[in-house]
Order: sequence, then C-alpha cells, then structure tokens
Amino acid sequence: MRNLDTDAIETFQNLAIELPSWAFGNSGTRFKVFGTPGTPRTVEEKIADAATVHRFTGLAPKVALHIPWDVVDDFGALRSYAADLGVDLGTVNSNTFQDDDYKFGSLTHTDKHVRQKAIDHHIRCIEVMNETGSRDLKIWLADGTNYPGQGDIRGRQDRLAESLATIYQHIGDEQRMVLEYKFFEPATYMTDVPDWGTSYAQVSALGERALVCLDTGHHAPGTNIEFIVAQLLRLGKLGSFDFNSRFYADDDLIVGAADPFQLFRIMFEVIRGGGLDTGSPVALMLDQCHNVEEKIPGQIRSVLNVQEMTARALLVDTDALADAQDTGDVLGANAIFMDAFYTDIRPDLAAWRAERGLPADPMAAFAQSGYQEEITAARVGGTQSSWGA
Ligand code: AOS
Ligand code: ZN
Ligand code: ZN
Repeated sequence: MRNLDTDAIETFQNLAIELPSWAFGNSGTRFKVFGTPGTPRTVEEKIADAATVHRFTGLAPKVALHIPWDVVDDFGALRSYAADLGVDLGTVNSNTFQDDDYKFGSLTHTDKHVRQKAIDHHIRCIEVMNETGSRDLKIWLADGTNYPGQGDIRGRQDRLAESLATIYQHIGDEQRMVLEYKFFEPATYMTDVPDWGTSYAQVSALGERALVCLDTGHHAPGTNIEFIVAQLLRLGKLGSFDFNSRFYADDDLIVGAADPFQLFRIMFEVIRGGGLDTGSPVALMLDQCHNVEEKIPGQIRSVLNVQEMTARALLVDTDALADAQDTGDVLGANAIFMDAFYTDIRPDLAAWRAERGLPADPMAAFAQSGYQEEITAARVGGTQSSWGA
C-alpha cells in the first residue's frame, strides 16, 4: 500500500469491525418503519447477512447480538452456525428499555425489585456470553428524567453504581463490561450516563474489566470526539466504539457519511493511542440502522468507510508532524495532517483487496452477486425482524 511502512501495514491489517445484528432488520423513525424485501426473519438470517458483508470485504469477522431481540434456544448451536459461515458472535447488548417496569428507570430505579429485574437481565446476558464465547457485555441505559426535580440525580448515580457492581461480579475473567453514554434520548432533561466522564467514573469504580463505550452519535454538536478518544485511550479505559454518523440527533447513519473528516480524525487518535495495535482491547463496532437504504450494502459501505479513513490516517507523516508541532509550525503541521486526509487512496485499497482474493470493489461485487435477489426470493412469509424485535 502506498507510503505505508511495515508497521503501518500491520496496523492497517488489524482493522476488524463488528457488525450489529439489528442493522439487518427493518428500522425507521417514530413516523414509519419501511419494510425491505429479503429482510431477515430470524437471528440466523441476520448472521448470514453479516457473514456476507465479511465475505465481500474481509473486514467484519464478528456479529454483535442484542438480547432479547436475538434470543434462541441454543446459543452454542448459534455460535457453531456463525462459525460455519466464517464469523464469530461478538458483543452482547442488553436491553432494559422496552419493558413497562422500566418507565422510571432500570438499574437506577427507586424500587429495588425493578433494579433486581434489570440486574437479572444482565446476568442472563452474561450466561449467553458464556455460551456464545462473547467477550463483551455492552450496557446502554435509557434511564433518565424529563423534568427538573423528577428524580434525585445523586441518588440515581448511587443506585447505578450499586447495580453495576452487582453485575460486574458476574463478569468472567476473560470477559468485560462496557458502559455506553448518551447525553439525551429517550430522556430529555437528564440522562443517567450522559457523558464519558460519568461512564469513566462508574466503570473505574468497578475494576479493570469495566470500560467505556463511545458511540460517535451520542455527543452534542461540535463536541471534539477525537479528544475523548485520545483521553480514554490514555487512561486505558476505551473499551469499544459504536460507530455511526449523525446530522441532527442519534441518526445512526452510515459511519463517515456525515463527516468523513471527523472519522479520519478519530481513526488518527485511535492509531496514535494504540487502539489498532496487535492485541488492542478496543472493539470497533457499528451501531447503525438502515431506514431507507438497502441494509447489506449499507453495512459494506460502512466498513469500507472505516477502512478508507484508517488508511488515510496511517498516511500522516508522523515524524514530520511531530517536528512541525515542536517548532511551532502551525500551518505546516496542519498541512501535513490535511495532506493525508486529502489523499485519494481508493485505487490502492482496490489493488490491496484484489491481491488478497477479495473483490476490488465490494459494493459492485455484491450488487452483481445475486445474493440480494436470492434472499428476496427465499425470505417470504414469516415476520421480518426489526430494530426492537
Ligand atoms: C442507543 O441509542 C444506543 O446507541 C445503544 O447502543 C443501543 O443499544 C443500540 O442502538 C441498540 O439498541
Ligand atoms: Zn450505541
Ligand atoms: Zn444510539
């Protein structure tokens, strides 16, 4: 690959992205969920689609599950099914946001029975992980309040800490817990884990196998996300990413679609902080929904976008950059950074794929493969899966 030395190539080749099972189901807004022909009806069909993304890109060897949306009788069998298709089962996502009992909170609820129910759900998720071989339990909470005075902010933090500590006791030696933050939605006044600082404070109190999950769509406009990436890597507490992009809210759009330069800056800091080194503990996941575009090509586009910005970030001449930074050469440093971002590396990536027996143009290869037509014909009857079911 152009201008990449051996170390950079190794870093580049370490890129592996985990796909969310729910990206293959139908999703939408509160106004309408549009169905798509060929949408999976079962967990197995979602995994088959995820494996297809991996087959065409070589970039997506894992599928993240969501409990209870992806519940099956035999998770061990599901693991073998996935392995036969060439992928592993990845992060298990818990769900305490679709049950009436959680109207006023789950792990933070004032009623200890509701808290226990939410804790038990997470313990069940860990049991699933034991069967699927998954390393990570990802917790995103919808807990929060809509009106000032509605809840005791401090009390809710204390209950959250206690609930998380109970769950953490069940995390195995080879497993981890990652706590995702989000500054709004569904709660509108206060979210119980609104920012990286809160997530960091909560997971730091637990132990070294508790880490922060950074969803790129969960920040206020203008937030310098790459700074958060740099800081969490520096602290050794960046466990995983939920990649997506946004224009206005938690849009869950294709990563790199809204702001490729931001993705470049994030990948630069990931690389700078060792997040793509061999054996790195940082899991790169997507958390996306494809409301109007086709789902499998949507996922292919997403992983390719991450790959492309990773390659461009690796093009930064870091020695020259350090010199410029040390000598106060503001514009020189900026130019070195921007040169890499503006380098069109797509032909090099196409050649690199072809050398490895992958399609040079995965989007075109998928379109010509007939897979979409096949699943459209085969997946008739039954209920299409969707985000939330
Ligand atoms: C919610 O906004 C979050 O991004 C979560 O990661 C959530 O678990 C995911 O969207 C699947 O439900
Ligand atoms: Zn997320
Ligand atoms: Zn989100």
